[in-house]
Amino acid sequence: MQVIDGNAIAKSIIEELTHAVGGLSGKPPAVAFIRVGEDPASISYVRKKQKTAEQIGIQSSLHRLPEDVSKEELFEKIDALNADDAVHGILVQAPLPAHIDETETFNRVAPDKDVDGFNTVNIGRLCQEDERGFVACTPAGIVELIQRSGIETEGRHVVILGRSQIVGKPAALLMMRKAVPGNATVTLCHSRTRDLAAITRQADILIAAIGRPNFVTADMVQDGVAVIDVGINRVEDASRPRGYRLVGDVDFAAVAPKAAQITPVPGGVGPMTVAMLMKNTYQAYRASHI
Ligand code: BQF
Repeated sequence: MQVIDGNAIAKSIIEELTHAVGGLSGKPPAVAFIRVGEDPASISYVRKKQKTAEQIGIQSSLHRLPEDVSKEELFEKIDALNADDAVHGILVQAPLPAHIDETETFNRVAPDKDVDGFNTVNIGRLCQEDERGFVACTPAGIVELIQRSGIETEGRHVVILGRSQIVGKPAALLMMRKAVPGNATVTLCHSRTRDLAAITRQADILIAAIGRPNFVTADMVQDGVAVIDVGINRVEDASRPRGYRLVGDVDFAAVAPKAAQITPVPGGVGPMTVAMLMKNTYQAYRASHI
């Protein structure tokens, strides 16, 4: 059994980007973050992304708006960044306060600066296998992780748990592409799926993105499965300084002995998400320079 080291794979992507950005002349690639409110997880995610950008030589800016900001004010900020030629990528950090519609907000970002890949145009491009599109960072990271770990997908059965716009659905589209990695037979399961374990036991590759701690148990997988755990769940743990620890959607201790490959949490898909954001930003920069 191989534990896939997402930190190491993300690090090599970051090194590749550092080399590529180091060879550029003129104004550097730049990404703008918009953060609404003071959600602790959002603060930490944006901080991590800015730190990684800085490491690569990608310029970043942070635009903080209050929790009670109006939709109009938020959209004005997005419009200003859309119009700024020195900004190549724009990311509105989720989650947004309840009074602001996320889909509408993501669609306000210019499609060619939408490094999160949440815009309707980029989801359409993914559906049509148009290489110019931006793929959402987590599913893009999953695919990159699979490829760089040497996991074959062609003709194999990929079972995805979770139908979210941000992970499950685009992951399904990526795995069924006529591409490498891709060419998989895809089954997408969700909360209404009947006899879930009978389906997951048929998986050659199991992608868990449901947001329930330790949901996937040993009886739900076959021997030799490759397991990609996308879950990032906080569970109480008084022995930790923060009072919680992160666990995935997979019961790692129970499932790992049956798996050929498995990603840990933390240190699996999470770091890949950040690395792919950097890759998308570099792609946005490149596309704006042709
Ligand atoms: C790790 C995210 C849910 C909702 C909004 C490394 C990250 C996480 C974990 C990270 C995530 C999850 C991000 C690890 C960004 C991934 O070592 O396991 C990095 O920073 N992520 C986000 O920006 O918004 C989210 C999950």
